[in-house]
Amino acid sequence: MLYFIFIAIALSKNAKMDINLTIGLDFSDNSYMEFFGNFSKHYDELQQNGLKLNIAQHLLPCYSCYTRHQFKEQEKHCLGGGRYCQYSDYVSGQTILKEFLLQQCVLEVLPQHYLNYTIYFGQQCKKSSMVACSKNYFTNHNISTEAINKCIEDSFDKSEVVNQEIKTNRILEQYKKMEYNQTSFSLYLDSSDQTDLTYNEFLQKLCQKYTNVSISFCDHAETPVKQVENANANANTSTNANPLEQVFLFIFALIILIIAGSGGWTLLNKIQFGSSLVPKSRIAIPKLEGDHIIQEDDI
Ligand SMILES: *[C@@H]1O[C@H](CO)[C@@H](O)[C@H](O)[C@H]1NC(C)=O
Ligand SMILES: *[C@@H]1O[C@H](CO)[C@@H](O)[C@H](O)[C@H]1NC(C)=O
Ligand SMILES: *[C@@H]1O[C@H](CO)[C@@H](O)[C@H](O)[C@H]1NC(C)=O
Ligand SMILES: *[C@@H]1O[C@H](CO)[C@@H](O)[C@H](O)[C@H]1NC(C)=O
Ligand SMILES: *[C@@H]1O[C@H](CO)[C@@H](O)[C@H](O)[C@H]1NC(C)=O
Ligand SMILES: CC(=O)N[C@H]1CO[C@H](CO)[C@@H](O)[C@@H]1O
Repeated sequence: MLYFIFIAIALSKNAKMDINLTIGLDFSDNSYMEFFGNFSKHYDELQQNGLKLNIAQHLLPCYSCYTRHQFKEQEKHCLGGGRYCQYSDYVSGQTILKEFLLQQCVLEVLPQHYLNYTIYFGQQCKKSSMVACSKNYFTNHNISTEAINKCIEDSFDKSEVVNQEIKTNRILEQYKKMEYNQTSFSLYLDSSDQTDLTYNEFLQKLCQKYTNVSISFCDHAETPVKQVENANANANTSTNANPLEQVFLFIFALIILIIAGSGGWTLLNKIQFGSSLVPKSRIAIPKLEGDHIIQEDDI
């Protein structure tokens, strides 16, 4: 079975790479900055070649908000009437949550500015003048915030006729579902934890994923890992010389491709891999798959 899937994957590889980099963040922690600083030199090219950067922000719970008012009243440190909360000594939780929305919208609308902006924010803005400090960045870099503001506005559920502070919000809802509860930075490449790698080790891992795409800073000499994979592939093809079998394999791969092409790939993935593909990490990717916003991105 694995072999069929291997063929299907190999045949469909000419398409753009599909690589997820998921970063978990906590507002009170700045340890992401070194990674972001290094990564900002490489992100643009990777992003243009199919890297998808996902952010998970650590949200705080309000245990009593539901029992007290079913999320129907404003809470100073929360949005969604207490569904999503944050806390700091010097600004309100609401201000922090709105900053999360801004950052997520920068990532969605102007991805080329995301890393530079969040580095600037971490260095300059985590104090009482947060909102003004943030605005300065866009003014000084002559970046129009129109699309960002629209994205923030649209992230609140428009069908609810209540104050904005009480509305559910798709971005914060997504963070909540990701259940990132750690208090410092972490890094997942296609849901495997890479937080403890040095930057160069990480870059090497990432480059290995771009098997057929040329990335300027990736060394495209074959790595030992790739050589082993190639050797396995060669072994497989030479032991399957039976012509009938090859015809069968070809048809099978074709069927898989057709299914994949018609958008059924995710479904097939779920059926065939079932439990084995469900990552154990807390920011598990399948949680995102249940989210129809992300699924739309896939099509
Ligand atoms: C990789 O690219 C080469 C040259 O463009 C092509 O011949 C080969 O089929 C590609 N391999 C995969 C797995 O897509
Ligand atoms: C981000 O910052 C780097 C280094 O300061 C700079 O070279 C690059 O042009 C900046 N990118 C954008 C999109 O402003
Ligand atoms: C800022 O951007 C606007 C529109 O993109 C442009 O017309 C203007 O010249 C820019 N100003 C500076 C100082 O770069
Ligand atoms: C993360 O925190 C939320 C809220 O405190 C809690 O409901 C959830 O079970 C936690 N998830 C994990 C995996 O610990
Ligand atoms: C990347 O994430 C998307 C959405 O979460 C998912 O559909 C896709 O399969 C993931 N890709 C990989 C290579 O894990
Ligand atoms: C590989 C690489 O670029 N590493 C750099 C990451 O950032 C730190 C701090 O800015 C530098 O000291 C490293 O050289």
